[in-house]
Amino acid sequence: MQLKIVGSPLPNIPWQPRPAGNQDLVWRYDANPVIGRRPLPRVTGIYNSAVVPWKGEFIGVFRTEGMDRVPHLHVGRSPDGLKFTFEPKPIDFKCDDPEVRRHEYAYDPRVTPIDGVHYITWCNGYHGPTIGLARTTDFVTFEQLENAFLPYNRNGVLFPRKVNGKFLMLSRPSDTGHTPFGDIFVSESPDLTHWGRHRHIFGRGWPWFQGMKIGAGPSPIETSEGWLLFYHAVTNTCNGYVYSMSAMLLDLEQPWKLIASADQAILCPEAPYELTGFVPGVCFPVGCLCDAATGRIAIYYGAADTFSALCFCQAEEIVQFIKDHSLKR
Ligand code: BMA
Repeated sequence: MQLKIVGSPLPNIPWQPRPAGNQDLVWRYDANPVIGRRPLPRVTGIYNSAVVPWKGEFIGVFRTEGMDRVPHLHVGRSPDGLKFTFEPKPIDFKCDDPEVRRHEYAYDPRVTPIDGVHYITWCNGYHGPTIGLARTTDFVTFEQLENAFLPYNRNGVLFPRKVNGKFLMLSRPSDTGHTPFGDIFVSESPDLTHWGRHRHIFGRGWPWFQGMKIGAGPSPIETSEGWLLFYHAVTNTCNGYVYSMSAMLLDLEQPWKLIASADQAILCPEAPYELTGFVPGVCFPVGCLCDAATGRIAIYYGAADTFSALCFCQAEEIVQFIKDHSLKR
């Protein structure tokens, strides 16, 4: 297979080669976490956050959590994708409709460029969690659009281009709490306001690593073999939920059709910063960078609901692994 990523070269992608002797598909940045404890005054952690290339450097939308534990979204910038500075104030979304603008909480942002506009999707508090949506062209002014779905829903993730002339969004219908269930669906929209044609893509279940629920991670990556989607997979244990990362491949023109899904996780919580924090045992992928010239992928993931960490992989190896270890149910 000669896999191609559909996208631009990103020569300054943060990157480290796989360490000698390491046989893992996905390997961690050796100076993790990239964002440690107390990144801002009175902020206990920044995690589950999304980074994109921006004017030769990097920018992103970040989930902060203070001593009151209410999450908000902040803009952050980085020259190299490794060291970040953050706006001290949360994003002030602009919206003419006060009903849409009312703010309870905001978390787990994804950032997706489509036709030169950056769209932010996040878990937005509106009588319970649903999918908030906003757009920006400069990361200074953010225009908030209608919430995409009725509560309760989480992990709303846009595709980076229209498919058959329609915007597509993945989501995971949920409940108001820590949701002991969850499958990935896709919905389409002509205008980012009206969403319909909801299709089930893939469900929780066998094997045990994803027995409790699953949810889309970063925006799908377009490749010559299909959409490559990293996702979080949750298992239940006697000590609570454990979040790992796995990957699946979706049909390019009919993305509700699963081509193949890995039969195991490709990153499991085991590093100290994944096991020690506000919620131990969480690897939660949210943003990624890709270099179409080399097939390198750098994935930002929240660790233990406290830190932001980075891991690396090669697109072709991941796609080959999904095909070789395709789940049969
Ligand atoms: C999910 C979300 C994530 C969080 C995860 C683990 O339900 O709240 O933001 O990382 O739980 O606590």
